[in-house]
Amino acid sequence: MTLSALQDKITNKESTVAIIGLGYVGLPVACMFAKAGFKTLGVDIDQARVDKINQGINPIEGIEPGLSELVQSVTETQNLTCTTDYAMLADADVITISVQTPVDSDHQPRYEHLKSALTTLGNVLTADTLVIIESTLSPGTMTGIVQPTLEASSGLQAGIDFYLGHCPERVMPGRLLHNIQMMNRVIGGLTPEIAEVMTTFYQQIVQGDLDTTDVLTAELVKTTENAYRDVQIAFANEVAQICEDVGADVWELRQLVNKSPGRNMLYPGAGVGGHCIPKDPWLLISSATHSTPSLIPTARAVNASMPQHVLHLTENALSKHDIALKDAKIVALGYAYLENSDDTRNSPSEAFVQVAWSAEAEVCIHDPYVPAYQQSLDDMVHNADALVILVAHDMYKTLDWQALLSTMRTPIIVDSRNVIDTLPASIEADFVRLGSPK
Ligand code: SAJ
Repeated sequence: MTLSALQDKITNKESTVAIIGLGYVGLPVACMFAKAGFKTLGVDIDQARVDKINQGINPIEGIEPGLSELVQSVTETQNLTCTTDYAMLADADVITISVQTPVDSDHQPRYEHLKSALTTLGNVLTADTLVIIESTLSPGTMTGIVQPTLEASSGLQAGIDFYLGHCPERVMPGRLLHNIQMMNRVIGGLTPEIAEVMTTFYQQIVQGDLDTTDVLTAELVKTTENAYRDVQIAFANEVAQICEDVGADVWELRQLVNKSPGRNMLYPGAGVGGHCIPKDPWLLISSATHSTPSLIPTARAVNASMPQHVLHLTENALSKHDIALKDAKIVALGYAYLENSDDTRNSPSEAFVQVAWSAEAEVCIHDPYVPAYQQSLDDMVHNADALVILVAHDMYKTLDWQALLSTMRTPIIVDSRNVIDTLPASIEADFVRLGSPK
């Protein structure tokens, strides 16, 4: 089948779509193509996950508007069926791959999951199929790893016997369906003709702009946009610490700076978590062979140091009461990496708790969204020496601080996310806010 024939098949919704990897990215994408009227096959190595979805159950925890209902409806109509059997991919016309692409402790990309999916797919890949990688990749991976792996395992030639492209995902937990539908997407085709057919494919579910380019530029866009955000956050964190030194308020400073045209200072905080921002800067600079990036790794180090800095603020507050960390009871408020989310991947709170424990402090963890930490906050706070706000969950914005402080052994509150605007003067407490006068 020629590319234009494939394009017509997509336009007529006659093409079979397959999605390899049914996680935060793949599952909503599979549901949206199924909802759009395509016969859609979901493929994952996790049999339990496949079974759950085939029963119409959404395996993704957390608040994801519309997703559970959509999983149920598209599996009921059989528009979406899921399997662990890669052989079923032989009938697919368009196949996307959304498997994890982590970095290791040396910040190097680890492509074992991707290579495994590519090799297994290659063994069943048939001619004229369009294969699209949605996973985030370090620049050069499409031509350096993806294309040769698929060609070696299929015996087919990319761009001639089958078609290949890269459309990096742009999802965000809590807004999975909305982002897939509304966010602009970069369409990286191995050839411009392939990019054009990919555009027809994504037009079926995406209302945002679909900007075509080559695969290398597509790899660079995703890793750069997240490295950019990481550097922006690091800047805010560094300025926050300068404000502490000089006795100014970074939150007021930020508002005034951002009134200057072209400024957009982000928020300082307890650190940077999630599955994208801590990882993608390393994917970007892993491709720097002759240049030696320094700003991006330094920004990573600044952000990674913030949990320790928040513990330092806590330790200082305790020392004013002659309490050492090893004798203190600390309550950590928030364990997810993002406000009003249950997602704890790479959470700065995890790093905070680890350094607090290594200082022998007693730490209780509370998080209204994370099942393991939903015990009574009132009970946790009893006899505590410090409440440390690490995540700006909405619930924390309406707490009765007077009541909580009254049962504490030492009335210390450390706020790393500017959750508390001002404590009423009537409340007796040592209130420490990140980026504000000590
Ligand atoms: N954070 C700060 N200060 C800020 C913003 C975020 O400390 O000003 C922290 C958050 O607390 C969190 C981490 O950084 O721990 C990441 O927050 P995020 O708002 O960047 O949320 P993510 O990780 O879900 O980022 C995703 C990314 N989207 C994709 O990778 C497709 C990112 O590129 C988006 O900019 C972001 O969503 C978004 O703005 O929605």
